Amino acid sequence: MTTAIGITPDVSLVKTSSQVRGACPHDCPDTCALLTTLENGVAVKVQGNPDHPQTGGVLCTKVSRYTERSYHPERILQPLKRVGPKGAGRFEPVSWDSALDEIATHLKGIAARNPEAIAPYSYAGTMGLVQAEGMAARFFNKLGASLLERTICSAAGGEALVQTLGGKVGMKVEFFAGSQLIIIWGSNSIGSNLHFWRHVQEAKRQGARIVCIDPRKTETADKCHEHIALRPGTDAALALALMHELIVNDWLDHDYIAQHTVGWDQLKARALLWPPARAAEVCDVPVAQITGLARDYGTTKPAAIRLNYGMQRVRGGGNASRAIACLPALTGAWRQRAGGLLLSSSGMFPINKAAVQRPDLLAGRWPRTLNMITIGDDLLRDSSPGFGPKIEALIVYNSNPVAVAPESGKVVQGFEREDLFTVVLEHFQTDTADYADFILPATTQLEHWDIHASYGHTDVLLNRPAIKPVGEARPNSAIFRALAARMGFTEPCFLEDDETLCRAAFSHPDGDKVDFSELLDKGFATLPIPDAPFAEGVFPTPSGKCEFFSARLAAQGLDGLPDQLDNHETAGSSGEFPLAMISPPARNFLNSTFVNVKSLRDIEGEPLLEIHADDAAARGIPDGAVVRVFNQRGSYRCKAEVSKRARPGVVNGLGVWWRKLGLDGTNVNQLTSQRLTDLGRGPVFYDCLVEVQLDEAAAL
Ligand SMILES: Nc1nc2c(c(=O)[nH]1)N[C@H]1C(S)=C(S)[C@@H](COP(=O)(O)OP(=O)(O)OC[C@H]3O[C@@H](n4cnc5c(=O)[nH]c(N)nc54)[C@H](O)[C@@H]3O)O[C@H]1N2
Ligand SMILES: Nc1nc2c(c(=O)[nH]1)N[C@H]1C(S)=C(S)[C@@H](COP(=O)(O)OP(=O)(O)OC[C@H]3O[C@@H](n4cnc5c(=O)[nH]c(N)nc54)[C@H](O)[C@@H]3O)O[C@H]1N2
Ligand code: SF4
Ligand SMILES: [Mo]
Repeated sequence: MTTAIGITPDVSLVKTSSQVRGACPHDCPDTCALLTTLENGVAVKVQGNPDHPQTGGVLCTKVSRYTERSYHPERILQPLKRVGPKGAGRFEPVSWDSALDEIATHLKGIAARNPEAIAPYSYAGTMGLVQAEGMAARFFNKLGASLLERTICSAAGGEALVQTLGGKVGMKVEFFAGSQLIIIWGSNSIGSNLHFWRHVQEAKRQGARIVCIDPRKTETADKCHEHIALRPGTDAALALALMHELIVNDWLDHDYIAQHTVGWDQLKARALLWPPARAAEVCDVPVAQITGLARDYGTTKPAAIRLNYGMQRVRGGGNASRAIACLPALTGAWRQRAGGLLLSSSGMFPINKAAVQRPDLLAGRWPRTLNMITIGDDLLRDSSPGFGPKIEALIVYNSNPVAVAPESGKVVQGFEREDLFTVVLEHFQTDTADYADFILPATTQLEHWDIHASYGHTDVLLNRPAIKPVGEARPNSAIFRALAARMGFTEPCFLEDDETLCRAAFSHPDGDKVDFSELLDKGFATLPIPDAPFAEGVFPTPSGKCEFFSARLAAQGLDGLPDQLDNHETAGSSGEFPLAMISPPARNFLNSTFVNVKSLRDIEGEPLLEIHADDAAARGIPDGAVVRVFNQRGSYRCKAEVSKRARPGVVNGLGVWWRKLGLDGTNVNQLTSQRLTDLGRGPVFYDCLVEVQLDEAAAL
């Protein structure tokens, strides 16, 4: 019998020290450095590494309970094979050998006809460069499986940054502490970017003004000097009106604009079409808030914008992100280290992706690409010349698509297909795992090696295994390695161990970009990035300048300038579904991760829809009533909370609950749509009209 081989824990460390250094694997900008305390080989405590300045010894509530997750009684400890109907969640344990043999036989049969009928489905359950798309990418590249556009979170904003600044680059997060004005735009920092909030508090102590731009009155908005509660999907209008005011009041840095930007005349003409009164109407906020913010932004130095992905999950999310990303160049905010903008820092890491993922294994093939957002539609498609082969096998890892992908009615229908072969690598029996033919037990971050970049700071972190794999769990890397062997893949790269993959991540022909021995010693290493990276322009765009006008977008037949685009679904366009629904993250979950950790679920309570008192009264909905939230795509039942956090016309369905823990076995994504954003082919989770009714059955 094969034992749980996986990767050997770092025995020397386990023996000589009671603490092991690691990295938080979750999809969170903070990428904290962890210290795991061991007693007799058992992890008894996970805490923040006090030596790592970005972590400051503090973790969020979720991860400070990480041992509860790793040793959770419901962890999947053995490979499981389906015995009931799809979705019933009935499985029997099988040995690793028999699971892997059967999976490989199945995949070989499909690959012999057309490997593109096999599709990976993965996202950011772990952000580690090895356990995310390391050995897995090698496996799918060699196989010639369909490629996956990993768009479900940040694609519109990411593309906007590429087109405007040249990449996912921006301010160094620590310098927000020195700003005099911080605009928190589309982000609930206290809930989802806690370590950034520490810098805000420091700035506040030094007299900075803090403004929050968010349709929801979040816990972050509560603690800011001002909250601008605009309608979802109207951020570009606001940004253009700010530009209008900067222009008419001449709060511009003419020298910075002349030297370091392209397309100023065109952008100026566009912005002058947006007087504050026009934007105030589109955004549904008072004119004075817009003119006041413009004055603050135009006259305060240093001024910094913390943009986050919440504002780009609407049709015009790309354009809005572009409009906002233009602002710091107009005022020359980039000149100071505490000025500028940060959406994501991930583009600042010199990762050697090719060394880890080995795209050369495609050997000249260019398989079709699926967009993970439209998995619902795609699973229901037959073969066609435009689409390619019908999807016959899906291998899911680091993701829970049945809960997190939009229009889940269709996703479920797809996963229910009897002729679909589904393998799910997981820690738990999630909504997705319920539909698997095989569930393979994966290790958690305490049990494997990995190396991490970050999208909220600029340090590289190493994660060492602290404990032996729980049960028979194996790292994703080990599972794909074993599958590769059974598929007959003989390239030496399939034999490389995880530490070698970690070392490859920052290796380059001209020398390593990160000192691996420093990582082994300290657990983290800081990238050598200038304090004010764009003080002298030199943006990584083709022109080397901040591109107000993007010739690359224009060449694609798109607008070269940012503009306000209406949502796909705008209130008023149809009387049937008059409320806009957004579904932002809950503080004690991480997307759908942690929903099954009882102590955290108890804090969140149950799935809730926040609704403004006027909207509730118009529908006869008392606080705490069970409501039906519905639109043309489906219906979802949950409890209503008449709440000051909701603005009129907008309801907030905090996500992302496991469907099976909701009232009807559904969640908010029953209502969201598979349409895409203007740029980057991203998701539009917050561009979704609904109606809400008192649930008469529940009221009886
Ligand atoms: N605790 C916790 N932390 C998390 C996550 C989590 O689920 N829980 N998720 C992680 C992930 S996956 C990501 S991508 C990151 C970033 O995560 P984001 O998804 O950006 O999350 P938030 O920072 O919560 O910000 C979203 C905010 O945007 C607001 N918003 C919605 N629509 C609009 C709009 O049209 N305009 C504007 N201006 N605001 C809008 C929402 O009300 C919400 O407060 O956070 C990560 N951190
Ligand atoms: N309505 C609505 N939907 C949303 C969002 C929203 O704001 N509103 N947010 C969207 C965003 S921003 C994102 S990023 C996506 C997130 O979508 P996903 O990336 O799918 O995130 P999770 O729901 O956290 O699921 C990750 C899964 O990976 C598993 N996992 C973790 N580590 C490992 C590992 O090492 N190996 C294996 N095999 N599995 C592992 C976890 O147990 C978990 O079940 O959701 C999106 N969906
Ligand atoms: S989820 Fe974010 S805040 Fe929490 S420990 Fe991980 S990186 Fe830090
Ligand atoms: Mo995300």
